[in-house]
Amino acid sequence: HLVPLRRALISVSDKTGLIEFARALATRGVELLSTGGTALTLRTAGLKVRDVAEVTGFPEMMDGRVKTLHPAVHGGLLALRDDAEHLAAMAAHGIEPIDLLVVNLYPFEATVAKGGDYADCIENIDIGGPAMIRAAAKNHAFVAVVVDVQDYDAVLAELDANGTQTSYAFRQKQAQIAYARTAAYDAAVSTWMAAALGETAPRRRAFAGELAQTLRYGENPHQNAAFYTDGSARPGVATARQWQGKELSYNNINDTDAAFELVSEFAPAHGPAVAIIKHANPCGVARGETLLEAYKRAYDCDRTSAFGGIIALNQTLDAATAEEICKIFTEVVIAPDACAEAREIFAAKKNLRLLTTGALADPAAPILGFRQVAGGFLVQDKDTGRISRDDLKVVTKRAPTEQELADLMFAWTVAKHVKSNAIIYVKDGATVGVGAGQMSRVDSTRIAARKAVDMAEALGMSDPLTRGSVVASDAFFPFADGLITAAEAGATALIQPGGSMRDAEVIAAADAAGLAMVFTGMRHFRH
Ligand code: 93A
Repeated sequence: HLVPLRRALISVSDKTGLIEFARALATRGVELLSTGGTALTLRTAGLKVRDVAEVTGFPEMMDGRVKTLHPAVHGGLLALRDDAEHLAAMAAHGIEPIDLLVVNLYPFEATVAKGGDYADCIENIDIGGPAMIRAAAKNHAFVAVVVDVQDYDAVLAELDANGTQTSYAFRQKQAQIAYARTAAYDAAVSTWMAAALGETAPRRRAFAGELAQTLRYGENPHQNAAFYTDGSARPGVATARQWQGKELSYNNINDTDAAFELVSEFAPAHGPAVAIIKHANPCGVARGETLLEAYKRAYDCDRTSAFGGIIALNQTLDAATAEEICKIFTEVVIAPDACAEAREIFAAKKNLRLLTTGALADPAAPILGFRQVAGGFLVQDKDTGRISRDDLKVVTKRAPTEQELADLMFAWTVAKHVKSNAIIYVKDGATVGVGAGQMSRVDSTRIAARKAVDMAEALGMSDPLTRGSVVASDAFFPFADGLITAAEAGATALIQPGGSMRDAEVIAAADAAGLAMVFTGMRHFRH
C-alpha cells in the first residue's frame, strides 16, 4: 500500500548529493530532521531543517556516540501506524512518525583501507546509524529506508510516480538492500578485528562484500552473476584499472585472477615472467631474458590453447611484447603497469582488455579462500605454502644438477596454480607440458607429454621439448607408472611431496631410469 511521505530523517557521513536531494524532498513538502553535521550542511544551503537533538530533548553527546539512540527516534521509525496501542504510545510520549530514513554510515571500511590506527577505526564504527537502518527496514510496512547515495534519484522517481507516497514494493526492496548494508558493515568490522588480533585461522567469521558489478551472465549465459569486492587492497583483478576493451565477464574475472596470482609468484628482481591462462589453468608459463622472450616461450608451450587466453606479466608491459601479443586473439592482459607505447599498440585492438594493477600481489600475504557446497561454504587459508631449496630432500642415487634444480623449483611454483592432478614439465625456465585436472595422476602425466609431442610437430622440431625436462607433481605418485611415463617422455628429474605408501617402489623406479628426484614434504592440491 502507498504511504505518504511527510517527515524524513537524514543522517549521512557521505554528503555527496545531499543538498540537491534534501531540497527536492523539501520542495515536495517533506519535513527534514537531521543530525549535527548533516543539519549544518543543509542549513548552510538555505534549507529548513529540525535538529534531532530538538526531537529527543538531548544534545548530541560523547563525541557524537549518542545522537539518535532515543525512543523519540526509534519510536518514530518502529511504530506500526495501524496499531491502536502503538498510536496511543506515540501520542502519550509525543513521538512523531518518521516516514523516510536516509543514512549512510561512518566510513569504517574507508578508514581501514587508508590505514587508520586502532582508535581511529573504533571511532568509525557506527552504532546509531545501523540501529536506525535496521529499525526502519524492519518497519518497511510503513517506512522507506535509503542507505546509498546512488538511490536518491530512485526515491524521487518513486515519490513522483505516486503523488509523494512510497509503494510497498519500493519500501520492501529498500529494506532488503538496507540489511545487506548493515551485514556487510558488521562483517567488515569483524574481519578487521580478526586481523588486529592476528587471527589467521578462519573461525567464527562473517563474510560479506560490496557489489562492485552486475555481470552480464555467469559461467554460462543462462546464469545470473555479479562481482563482489571485499575491500582488501590486494593488487589484482578486483582493484585493477581497465584501460580498454569490453566489460570483463565472469569467466574473464576468474581466469584473470588465476593468471595474476600465478605470475605474482615471480618477483621481478629475478627477471621477467609471463603466464597464459585458459579455464583457470596455465597453458604456458615462462621466464625470459626479456618480457618478449618470456611471452614467446610461454606461448610455445601450447599455442593451440593460448588462443583466446588471458596473459599475466610480472612487470611493465613494453611495446615489443604488446606487438607480439597482438598477433593472436587474447581476451585479457594484466600487468603491474603498461608503458604508453604499449597502450597505444593495444588501442587498435578494441576487444582486448588491458588491466594494470600498480603492483604484484604478495603471494605470502594471508587471505581466505572460499568454495561453495550445497548448504554452506568451505573456508580455508589461501595456499601460501612455499619451499626453498633447503627444504628439498634428495631421495634418489643421483642428485639433481644445478640446472635441474632451478627448473624443479620453477615447476613446483607453477604446480601450485594448476588444478589437481597437476603434472608440469619444465625446461630452461619454461613449461613445456601441463597436465591439469585429471582424475588420475598418470593421465595428467600422459596428456602433458602428448601435448608436448603435438607442439614439437607444430613447431617442426624432431624432438618434443619434454626431452631433457624436469617434472613437478602437486601430490605424491601413488604408483611408479606416472614416473615411468615421465621418464619415457624424456624427463630427467622430478619434484614431488613424497609420502606415498609406495615411495620405495617409486624411488627404485627413478633410480632404475637414472632420474634424480627430490621430495618437498609439502603438497599443493588445488581442486
Ligand atoms: O556515533 S554514532 O553511532 N551514534 C549515533 O547515535 C548516531 N546517529 C547517527 N553515529 C550516529 N549516526 C551517524 O552519524 C550516521 O550513521 C551518519 O553516518 C553520521 C552523520 O553525522 P552528522 O550528521 O553529524 O555528519
